[in-house]
Amino acid sequence: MKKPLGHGKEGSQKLSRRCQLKPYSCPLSSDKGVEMQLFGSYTSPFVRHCRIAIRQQDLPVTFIATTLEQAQLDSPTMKLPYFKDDQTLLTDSSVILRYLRQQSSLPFCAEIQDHECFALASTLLDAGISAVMLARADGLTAANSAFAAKQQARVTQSLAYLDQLIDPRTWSFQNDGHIRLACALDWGLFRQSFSLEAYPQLHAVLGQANEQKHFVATAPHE
Ligand SMILES: N[C@@H](CCC(=O)N[C@@H](CS)C(=O)NCC(=O)O)C(=O)O
Repeated sequence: MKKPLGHGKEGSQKLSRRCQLKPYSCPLSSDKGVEMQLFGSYTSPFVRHCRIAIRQQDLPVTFIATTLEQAQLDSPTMKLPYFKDDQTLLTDSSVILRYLRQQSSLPFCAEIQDHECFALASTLLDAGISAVMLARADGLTAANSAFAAKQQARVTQSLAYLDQLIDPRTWSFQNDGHIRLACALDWGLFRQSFSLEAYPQLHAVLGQANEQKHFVATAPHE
């Protein structure tokens, strides 16, 4: 019972029905037997990582294209992605990934080094996204905001550190830390949040990721 990725009208109809369901810990009590659903955007690197896992494992998960406005109504964190499976609501990509990997008895970040890479890349993303949002929503940049400047510094330092840490020869599309890193790097280029010119190892990592069909198929777009 394989469901294709990609979703349109049907998804938004289901979504508005579920928006009224409370509490969040039991969002689907009247809806037994519903398929697994991933709610996200085509631009989010966190969502992309989940979409890659779904494709890698050929899982029957329906992707429901969701706006941040909708996420504010439907998830307590007001963020994308979130995920539903019968009685279960998951609100963070790391937990969603663990759940997805579990479906195929696969580990999620089993090695400490891979988990560290996952965490570093996620922090890089959080800082990069914060910097973009501060500039876009509030006109705050490193020039007029100490907090924005700190996010920029965090991005730069994380990139420099990861460039030293990661050996592209050992990069693998089977490791969630490595996948997260590739999603983060590609997001940075997509949003022009940073460049990889000064980071040859990271540039090589992204080159390798772009040889993977599931990475290419999930490239960010509006
Ligand atoms: N830790 C979360 C981060 C998710 C996240 O930051 N998503 C962004 C989209 S890329 C978002 O929803 N931002 C909206 C906001 O922060 O208001 C995860 O891994 O799922």
